[in-house]
Amino acid sequence: MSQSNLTRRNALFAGAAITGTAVALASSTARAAPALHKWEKSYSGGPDPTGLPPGLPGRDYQPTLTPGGATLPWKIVDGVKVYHLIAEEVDHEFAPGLRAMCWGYNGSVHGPTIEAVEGDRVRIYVTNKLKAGTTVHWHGVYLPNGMDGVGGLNQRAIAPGETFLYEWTFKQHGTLMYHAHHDEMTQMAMGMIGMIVVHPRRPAAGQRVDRDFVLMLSEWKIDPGAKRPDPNEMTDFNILTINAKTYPGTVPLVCRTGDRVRIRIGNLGAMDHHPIHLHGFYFKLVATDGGAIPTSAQWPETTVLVATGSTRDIEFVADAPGDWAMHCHMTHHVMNQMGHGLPNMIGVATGKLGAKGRHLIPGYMPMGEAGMGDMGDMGMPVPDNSIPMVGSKGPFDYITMGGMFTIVKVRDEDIGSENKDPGWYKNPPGTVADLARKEDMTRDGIDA
Ligand SMILES: [Cu+2]
Repeated sequence: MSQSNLTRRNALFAGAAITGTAVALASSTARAAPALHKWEKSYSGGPDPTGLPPGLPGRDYQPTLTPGGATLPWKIVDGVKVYHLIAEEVDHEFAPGLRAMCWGYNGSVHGPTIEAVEGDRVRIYVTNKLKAGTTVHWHGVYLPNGMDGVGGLNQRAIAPGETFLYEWTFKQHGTLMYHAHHDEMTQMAMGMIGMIVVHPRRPAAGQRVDRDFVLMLSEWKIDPGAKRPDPNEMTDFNILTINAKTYPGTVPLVCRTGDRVRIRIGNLGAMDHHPIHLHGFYFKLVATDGGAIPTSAQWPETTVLVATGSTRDIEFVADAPGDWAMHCHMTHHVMNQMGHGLPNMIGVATGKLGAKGRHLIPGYMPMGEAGMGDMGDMGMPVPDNSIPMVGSKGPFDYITMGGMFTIVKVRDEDIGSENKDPGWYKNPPGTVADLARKEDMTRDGIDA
């Protein structure tokens, strides 16, 4: 093994010694080769290092929250963290009124979040209870090539009924993902994806947060009334999800005023990138699936583009109480099934169209002359196993959003650590937009 390999590998675990090591490395190799750029130190190679003692929740890290999802349990055997993923069919609810037979892991769609600590030795058993072969790829993880999980390239597929073992030591921390890498188009579209969070071994003060949320974005085609997702769809996805839930089925992110909040967002949807917008705050983009962004290179944003096949970590201080929307800013991604393929009726004078249409189609009613905002609230019957195109009842009115939409709920009072929904925010008197008073309009010369 070359000296540079040894040095790189040691540097990963040396913590405070990294700077000194880098200097020594640069001076010892200066004559033999061009000086190393800093990016070369991010190289993941070298043999799998010996694991460190398993990192423990509470002592070594604060566990993450996966709203609407779960975290994969593990146990310690001889100093190694042991996990068991079971690939299987799952009857999954996307929102009240919409279920489908999907494929997931351990009874969950998507798979539960895998949580570990940098330096942990992990053994992950994967049992295949599907009728098709499968593999698991560990997206962004530095590991031996034969553990990378690309079917045919790195291993043979796990046949139905078989259990495979993946094993490595985490040499990095960050937000990563896992997904099937055999017949990807089918298996990922059926739900076989999940998040991985690796905590730093000794987090610096600046790496600690009070709430650490994990969100996976995805997209589906489920025809109204259909029992299964359609993995052959390429463009017209009609169910957009956060942790496999579509609004109003998404679970809010609950914070206390003043909390330092991290939201880790991954996207393993088939085709689309999602600009995720947070109301009420600016945040900083602090990490990608390639690692942490140096503080000097972070910049403030209110919308972060999460491309498919990538993760983005954002952080902010939740210093303003309220119910703050967080959603994809592509407007067709905050609609549900029924919004797709409708004729454009905006501005059409429908007149007697309804009565005439009913001669041809029983029950026909022209809709959408003034947009789609009223559609969810009309109480109209929808086809079996489908949900209205938008929304649910809010504290003031009908919320005309669906799909990839959730709410960050920030409260002054103690709301615990379990991410329990505290209900709607009670705005202080005089701080809610409402009908303008006549005296205000007169004073300001508003004639309406
Ligand atoms: Cu989107």
